Amino acid sequence: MKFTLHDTDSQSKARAGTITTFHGVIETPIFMPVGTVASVKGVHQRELKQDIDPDIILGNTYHLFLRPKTHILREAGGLHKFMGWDRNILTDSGGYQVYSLSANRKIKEEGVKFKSHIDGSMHFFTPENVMEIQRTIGADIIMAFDECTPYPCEYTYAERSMKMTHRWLDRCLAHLEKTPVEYGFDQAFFPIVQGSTFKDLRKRSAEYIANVDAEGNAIGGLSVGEPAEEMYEMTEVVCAILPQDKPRYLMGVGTPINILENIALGIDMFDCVMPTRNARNGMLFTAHGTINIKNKKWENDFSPVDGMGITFVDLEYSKAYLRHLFAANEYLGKQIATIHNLGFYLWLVREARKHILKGDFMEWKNKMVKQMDKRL
Ligand code: PRF
Repeated sequence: MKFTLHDTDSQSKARAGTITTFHGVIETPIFMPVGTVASVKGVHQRELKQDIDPDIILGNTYHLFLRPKTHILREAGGLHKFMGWDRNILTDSGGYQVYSLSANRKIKEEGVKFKSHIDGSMHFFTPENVMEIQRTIGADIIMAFDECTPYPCEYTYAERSMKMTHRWLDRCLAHLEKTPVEYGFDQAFFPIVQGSTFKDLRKRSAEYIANVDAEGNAIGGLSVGEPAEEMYEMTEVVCAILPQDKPRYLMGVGTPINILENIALGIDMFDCVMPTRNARNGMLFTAHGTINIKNKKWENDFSPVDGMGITFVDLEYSKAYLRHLFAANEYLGKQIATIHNLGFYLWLVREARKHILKGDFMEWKNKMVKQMDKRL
């Protein structure tokens, strides 16, 4: 993996770069649509490519390990072949899903014992087997096994957890060296900064992670219920320490406003279920605010879904039609809303990149933040 920094904004910490891997070029800042179980929910791979056009999507180790299971992915020749996606993929390690999804999880120094949310079967994740599973899934970027602390979190717990995440990181690194790639292309490995909402812990964690000198670095443990201002403070502290010449990935963030604010603080990569999940509930993100398409006020509004026309669905269908599809509980409603939201998120990060390169990012960002902070 190669990261090239093209431009840094003069009035903020925003950056425009490119990541190059075996599966192609990723222009940053980037938003990665979430494809948890080898599917970006509601979007066909061809639509994803042609209409939304992300350079990279995300998969989840936790889900893929439970279903279809690792051996099926190996037989398929890896996740790219299994799902028919020839661009980049990043897999999260399960260090978050285990805590948020599984029942009866038990975290110990050795690893995490957990119960499947699908069939109740018991499993054990360790830094070692999670590296092996990610080798077999075969994404282009793989993540360290970490513990994501809840919010709020006691200082003593956050410190203990952070130290364990660091020890787990050392185990991930040692095991990766002994575990060859399976499909003939390199996998970049990103460690994860933790430390809850404590500045001194975040600093210590960022120093530890920077010292590893990995190909890219991630920030976890944020967007777990803390006020946005606290998230921004943590991002700022951590970005001041993480190396300039490596991509920075803020995990599980966030709203369009969160994304722009964190780009201004020096983040290059994002992922979040928000555009896809909220679409399925009838919530649309636009440059002028959010829309709840289920609202009765759209019943006879025959204007386009979004006059900006970023994706074809925006101009092809009316708000009244989309509202009707949701009222009738038609699959198509969720599909159209998902294409719209993902198209909007990808447009937003591409515009951010353009404005960083042009030199007027902060002016544009401040205008957009004001504009998007509305309910239509
Ligand atoms: N760790 C991992 N994945 C994550 C997170 C984390 O802390 C978050 C936190 N928002 C989202 N996804 N491994």
